[in-house]
Amino acid sequence: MNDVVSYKRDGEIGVITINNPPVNALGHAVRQGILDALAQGTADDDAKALIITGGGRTFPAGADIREFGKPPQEPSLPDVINQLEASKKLLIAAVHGTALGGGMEITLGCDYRVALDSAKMGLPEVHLGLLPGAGGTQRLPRLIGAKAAMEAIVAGKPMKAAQLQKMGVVDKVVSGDLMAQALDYARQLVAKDAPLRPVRDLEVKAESADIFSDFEKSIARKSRGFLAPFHCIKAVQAATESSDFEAGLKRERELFAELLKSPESAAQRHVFFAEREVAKIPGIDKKTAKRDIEQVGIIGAGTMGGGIAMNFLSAGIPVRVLEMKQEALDKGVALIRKNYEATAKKGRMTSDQVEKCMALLDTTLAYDDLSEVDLVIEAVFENMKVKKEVFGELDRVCKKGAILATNTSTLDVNEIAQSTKRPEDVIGMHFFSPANVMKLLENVRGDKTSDEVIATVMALSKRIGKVGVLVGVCNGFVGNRILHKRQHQATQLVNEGATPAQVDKVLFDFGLPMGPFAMADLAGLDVGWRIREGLREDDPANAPEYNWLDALAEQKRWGQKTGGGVFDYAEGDRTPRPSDVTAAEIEKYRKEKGIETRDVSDDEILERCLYVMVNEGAKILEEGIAMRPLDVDIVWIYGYGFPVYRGGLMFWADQVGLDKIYAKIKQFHEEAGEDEWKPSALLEKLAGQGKGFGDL
Ligand code: T1G
Repeated sequence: MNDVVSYKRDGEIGVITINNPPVNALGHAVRQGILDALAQGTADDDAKALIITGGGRTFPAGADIREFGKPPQEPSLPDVINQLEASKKLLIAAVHGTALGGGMEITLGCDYRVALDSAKMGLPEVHLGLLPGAGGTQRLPRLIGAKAAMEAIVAGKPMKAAQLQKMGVVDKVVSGDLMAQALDYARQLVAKDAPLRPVRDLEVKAESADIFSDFEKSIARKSRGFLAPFHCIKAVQAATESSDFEAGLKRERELFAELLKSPESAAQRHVFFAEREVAKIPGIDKKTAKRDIEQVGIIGAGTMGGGIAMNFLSAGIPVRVLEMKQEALDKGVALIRKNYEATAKKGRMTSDQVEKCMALLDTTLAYDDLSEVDLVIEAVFENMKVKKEVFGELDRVCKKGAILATNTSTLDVNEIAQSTKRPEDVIGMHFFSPANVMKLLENVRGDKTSDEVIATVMALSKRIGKVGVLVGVCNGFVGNRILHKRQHQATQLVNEGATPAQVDKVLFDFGLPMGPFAMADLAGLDVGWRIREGLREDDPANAPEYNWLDALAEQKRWGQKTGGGVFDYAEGDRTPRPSDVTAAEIEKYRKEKGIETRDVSDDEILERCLYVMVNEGAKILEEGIAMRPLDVDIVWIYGYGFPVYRGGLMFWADQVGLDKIYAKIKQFHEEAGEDEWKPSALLEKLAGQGKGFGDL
């Protein structure tokens, strides 16, 4: 045994306890410790049965993910579980917290399972691009049937104790003191000479021959580009094809090994750690004091303001919304209620929960009513003059220590902060539309924003269910700044001869939820057009040139909301269809510009759209707008649907190879001469050293 696994006997019951905080991950020392403790319990003649449990906050939450990619160390987890299952003494798993992955697989190697009512168990390996590799794909079907096991493993979601009891996985659900009741239960089993129940001895048959192919078809769209879901199905199918358990374990191990070395799993394991790492701010100790946020003020009850408010209401935080007119307030409140009721209709919340959220919502027409809020977020019109007026009022009415946040997506947070007497309390909180749905929250640190405000807002991000990423001040911060470069390349490619549909297909096939033009139609062509028109009025010399997208916007072809934009949309159908009007405008533009069109290859489309993003990401890192490559990865995964099985923009670039990307960027720069193709110095350096962003 060792200090991460202990054995002690309580009366006639031996207890094996795993103590490897924070989540009792099943690293090498734990696996060895379990076997040592099992040997001790087996040799202990006074122990009539054995309990295995987790110390601290949870039963083991799985294999130690950090060990993957390193040389495997015996004993392997499958071997540990096989030895638990072969024990001649009754083995009872006592579960609390979240028994996930290998943790749940350990329980399946036991004869009985007792769980605390608040406990959850699940096999989430699929989200790491893996499959349950310690017998889970062979034992779970034997307990709950092939179809249910396949669905549970591909969903990869934790399941509640009561649900697991109904499914036949958990034998007893207890509340209160788990250990006392697990000991009791073990004694009862001993007293009635309960039999050993190795799960491997149970039979499993597929409910029908088609369940596997039918299920594959049903997940095809959602699992597009992923590898693991389909390997999970194959592993469960193997369990039904032979009663030889060892043969099934062998097939499981083969499929697991294929996944473990796949780029998809490396990417998904990177994302697992990256989405936790983003919450850690270098230079700001996690013990930095955080302010209490008990009441929030929102300025603006429009789509954004209402969506932002919902995040806090759903987290149980009272919100006071301010508008200039009662009618706007009424409209905003009605929209919030409508959104909640739509969620309730989908069964994702109860009507009581809707009323609870709505009861936390308050409205006002007077700034003075915001004097007691702890945080104010403004979501007013994207105009610096308007924002400064709002912040001037907030500076006047808000209490000392209140955090003043702007939801701006393009304006200079420093300039806004300077319009107050408390720049250290000003921060950007850039929500993505729809604000109550999108997980990404770019928290924008101004030059004077205090560490305490940053720490408070980063912790608050998690509390309201967002993935908060701390970014610096520049136009578009991280996400939109990269997006604008891609949109520009996409438009250039069409000017040169590609079609919008071709560009969109290349990026959709890469794994993005939609292509650049379908995305523009979703956001609304009028949004960009108004900004460009504003620039053409204010600063004609430097404004972006007029192009076919402007021509479409002028005809009120604003996208999905007007039934047509770059693409046409049939009534009630969001499927983008190529439009003759757009083709004519593109043709007209090319003629005016004297452009000699050419065939543009899919490869060129992919390289130009994605490499310009990588180059901009590198410049963002150079300028310190993003702190680490993983911050850029997380922004694009959670803000724009960058495929998680590619790990994020910078992780993917490393997998392609920076030398290859740099060479192409240099070529594009020579050909186009455009500033955005000027290679990033950081990229040039890393490529020259044969390194990747991951080496930073
Ligand atoms: N391995 C290594 N580190 C882990 C870990 C794991 N399995 N789980 C969590 N951590 C770290 C995490 O990085 C963070 O570290 C800290 O623990 C707290 O985590 C053979 C192959 C259990 C629900 O996928 O879902 O078993 O940032 O911030 O919000 O079939 O952690 O503090 O340095 O997430 O309370 C399968 C993954 C593995 C479960 C707790 N298991 N973990 O959530 O805390 S593969 C999983 C979680 C496997 C076998 C297969 C969550 C949690 P740091 P946290 P939390």
